[in-house]
Formats: sequence, C-alpha cells, structure tokens
Amino acid sequence: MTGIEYDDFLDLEYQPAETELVCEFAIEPAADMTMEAAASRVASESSNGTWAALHVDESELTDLGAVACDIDGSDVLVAYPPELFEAGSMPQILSCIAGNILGMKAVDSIRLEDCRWPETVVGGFPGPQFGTSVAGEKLDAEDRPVLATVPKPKVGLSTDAHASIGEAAWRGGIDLLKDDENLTDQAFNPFVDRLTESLAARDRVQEDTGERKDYLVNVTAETTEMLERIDLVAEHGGGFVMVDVITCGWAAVQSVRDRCEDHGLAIHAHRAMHAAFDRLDHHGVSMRVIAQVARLCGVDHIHTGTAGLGKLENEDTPGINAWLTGECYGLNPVLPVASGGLHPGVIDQLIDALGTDIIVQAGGGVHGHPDGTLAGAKALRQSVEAAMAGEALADYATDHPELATALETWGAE
Ligand code: CAP
Ligand code: MG
Repeated sequence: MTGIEYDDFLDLEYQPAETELVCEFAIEPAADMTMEAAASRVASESSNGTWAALHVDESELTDLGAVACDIDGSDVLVAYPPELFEAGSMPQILSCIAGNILGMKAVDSIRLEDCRWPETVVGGFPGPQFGTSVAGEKLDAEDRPVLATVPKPKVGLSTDAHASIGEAAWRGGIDLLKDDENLTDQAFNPFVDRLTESLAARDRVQEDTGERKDYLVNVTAETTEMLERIDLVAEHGGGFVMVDVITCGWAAVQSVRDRCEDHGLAIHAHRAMHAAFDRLDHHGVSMRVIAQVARLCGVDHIHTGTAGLGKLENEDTPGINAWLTGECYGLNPVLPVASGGLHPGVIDQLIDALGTDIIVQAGGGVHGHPDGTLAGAKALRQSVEAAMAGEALADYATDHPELATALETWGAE
C-alpha cells in the first residue's frame, strides 16, 4: 500500500520532463498555510489527490500525480504527467489545471499565468486551419494589417441598415465586416436574412473594387444550432464565421473547428467574458493562457487587445501576440485582433506596438466619423497606408480629407 498525501505532490528538486505540461501559477497562500503547503495542495487537487490521505494498492494505480517543482516568491511551477490528460479534450485539461484549485481554501488567490505545452498534449489538437494566412489566402491584405469593422449600434439595426453599413465600409476600404458579440439571431435582424443580404452586398463591392472582401458572421448559439449556421454560411458563399468562444465554451469551439474544416471556413474568435477570468491580476486565468487554449482548439483569429491604446483594459498584448504567432510544434499561427476604442489617430502607434500581422478592428472609430461610414472606412484605410509608408498621419492627412476629419475629431495621440 502506498499513501497519497499532500506532501507527495511537492518536490523542489524535481526537473520536469519535456513530455510534461508545466503550468505557472501565481499563488497567495491562505493565512494559516506556508507556500509549500499551498503549492502541494494545488498540485494534488489538480491531478489525482484530495484532502484526505488515501491508501491505494500500487498495483491498481497509474501514478498521475502532478509535482509542485519550483517556488519563486509567489510563482509556483507544477508539472503534470501527459497520461493525466485525455488526448484532444480541452474541457478535460482545463478541469485539471484550471478547475477546483481556483476555489481552494488553501489559497487566498491563485492565477494560472502561463503553460508550457508539450508536444504530447499539443499533438491531440488541430490548431488553426488558416491563421495568419487568411490575409493573403482569403483577402488581399498580405502586406498590411487586415481591416475589420463592426456596425454600431451593436444591436438594433435592421437587416437592411446593417447590410448597407457593411457595404459602405467595404467600399471605403475595409476587408472584413464583423457582427457584434451580442448580435446573433434576433427578431430585428434574423441570422439568415443578415447573412444573405450582407453577402450579396459583399459580392457587389468585390465586383466593383476588385478587392476580396468577407463577412465575420456571428454564428454563436447552442452547439447543434451553431453547426447548422456554419453550414448555412458555407452554402451562401461566406469564407469566415465569428464565435464568442468563452461564452460558447471550448467543447463547442472544438466542434466548430471540425465543421469549419469540412467547409474551408476560417474562425474569428471574439472573447466576450474573458475578463471574468483574466481581469484580476492575482486570481483566475490569464489572457495568455486563454489565447493558448484558443490556438490549440484551432481558431484562426482572436482578440488580444490594443496594447493599451483603446478603451478596454489589456494584458500584455505584444507578449500574447508573440505566443500566438510563434512556433508551437507546427501548429499554424493565429492572427491577433486589436479592437476596442480604436480610431485612425492611433494606428501608427498600434502598428509600432504590434507590427503588421494583425487585424485592426474599429467600430465607433469608423461609423462615428462625422461624414459617415464610407468616410470613416476611408480614413482608417488611409491611416494604415500612412503608417505602412512611414509617413506621419498629420502629413498624410493634408491630401486625404477623410483622415484629416478623423484626426480633427478624435486627435492623433
Ligand atoms: C469594439 C467591440 C469589441 C471589443 C471587444 C465593442 O467596438 O465591438 O467587442 O473590441 O473587446 O463592442 O466594444 P469599438 P476586445 O471599435 O466601437 O470599440 O477586443 O478587447 O476583446
Ligand atoms: Mg463588440
């Protein structure tokens, strides 16, 4: 008989094997607990231990215990044996490494900051089908940021109004029309009508401008319904779908990834509700880990913030983007999306901070232009042209009136 006790899960001499999933946690132990005691409880509860010492016949047990193997201030590394995980099941992995431990009394707070994903685990997942290559494969934006816009107000526009705003935006130089996160299939703008009218508008603009355009239509729904909506997008000639990945859940995202591969559709991941996990800097799950999970599950784009230039709180956008586009056992890189309070006056700084392999998404910063959506779209495209040419926005604006008006309205920071 062997004992499984909390102490069995702490070994500060232990060197994790390449095959193990190593998680970095920031931990604040409970008042009556040492860091060692808290760390061993985290390793235990997230693998095969519990609060009571167990007495198990070794011959009947696969040893799946995790090891808390390094403590540095509040940073704790925990190594997980790959056999603990079901291949290709993101819910199962998260139930281990971001499950019960987030609510344990042994810690005052705990945040999953980062993961080192081994090939043994990554190999169970497909990764993105297109990722960064959408810019050249599906659009004509290979040498510059992809431009997207979301009509505002985010809900309430009729189908006709929504499609005609999209048409103006595409004509002004936007590549992707995007639905907002809470626009799905409501009575004021039903899904199928919006899909068909918007794609008809897209086709007209493509014909007139000779530039490929597409539509990030929000298919978010209960999973079976969502898969049917994906089929409809393919049937009507769309090239992309948008999914609210956090509110849908990762199991649904995995199903979406499969179905999108059947049709050659790319997946735009919106992250509404991510802040419930990542906004507190001492508790929850970091956006870095959420982005990693999204890449493994196979989204092609994901929102990662604006490096502090927009309206929302952001966590280390450059670092997250570097992970999404860096090497990961051959998985395709994900195209990061900068969005939230962006307008033409900040595009030069945004490109300085994040480079050109991004989607720039602006809602208010296009449709709030005093001369309307067409002018707003032109202004955004002009700001990108200026930044790509290394010209100051104010200089470029002297013979680009739409940009000039945008800079007067919102300033050039
Ligand atoms: C942007 C947006 C996006 C946010 C989400 C909005 O609109 O459509 O949902 O970007 O945040 O409704 O706020 P604006 P994030 O361009 O008008 O701000 O990208 O950080 O996930
Ligand atoms: Mg939105």
